[in-house]
Amino acid sequence: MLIGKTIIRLEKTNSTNLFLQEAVKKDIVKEGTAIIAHEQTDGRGQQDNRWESNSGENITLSFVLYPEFIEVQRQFMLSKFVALGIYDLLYSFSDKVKIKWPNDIYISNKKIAGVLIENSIKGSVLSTTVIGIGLNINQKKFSPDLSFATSLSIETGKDYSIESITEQLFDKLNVWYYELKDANFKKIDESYLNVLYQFNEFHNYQAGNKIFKAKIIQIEKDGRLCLQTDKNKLLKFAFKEVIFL
Ligand code: BT5
Repeated sequence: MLIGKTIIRLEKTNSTNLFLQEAVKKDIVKEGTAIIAHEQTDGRGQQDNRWESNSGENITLSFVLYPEFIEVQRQFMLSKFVALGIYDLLYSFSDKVKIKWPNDIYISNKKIAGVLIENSIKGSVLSTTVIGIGLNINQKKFSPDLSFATSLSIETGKDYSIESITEQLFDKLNVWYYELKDANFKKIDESYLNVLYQFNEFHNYQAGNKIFKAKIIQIEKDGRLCLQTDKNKLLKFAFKEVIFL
């Protein structure tokens, strides 16, 4: 077991990703070390997005890896292994769970978890990655602008021990990280596509001011989403270039 072998628990911090980034810059932090916060005052999403989480009700954690065996072009493999770990955990509670490209987790069309991955590169390989996970567990109400958010408690009508779910999460993450270390790319790729939200189904998407009907047919090695339109055109999008309508 690597991920979560060493755990640092904080009552309150700005963001577990920021905290861990700082620690990694200053000291030697053992690979797999996880920071778990009871409360974040400045929870982050991609770019300027925020992550909201009531104090003590959910999982907000980050861990560090030094995956020098991963080439820069393959960095999307990190998103895949993390998403699959969270997926496996949640599947034991609900069969309505899906991975939404690139690395959100949905249950019944609502977002239950988000992942923030921040990589440093050394030459052609990754040197450090700080991976943050926000997973909604016991929170029952979200602010009105998060009407698309859900939690394990909302979905199942029960409350959970955050500690025990966190342990189970580490177990699943370790399983998939070892698949990645063993270079089982095919297994990871297939498992990811197999549980991908809207895979192989026609839905509406928006790119720029164009709205079109298309289906997801593949994910490129570099993580781009491949869509085939109903007019049989092949389109590829990087993150934030396309909106799921
Ligand atoms: C993410 O970004 O989904 C990554 C979230 C990662 C959060 C963790 S918590 C531990 C670690 N420390 C941090 O500071 N961050 C990580 P993105 O794909 O950009 O989505 C962010 C968007 O999700 C926001 O703009 C909201 O619309 C929505 N959102 C915010 N809080 C949410 C929540 N609790 N549940 C569902 N959606 C939420």
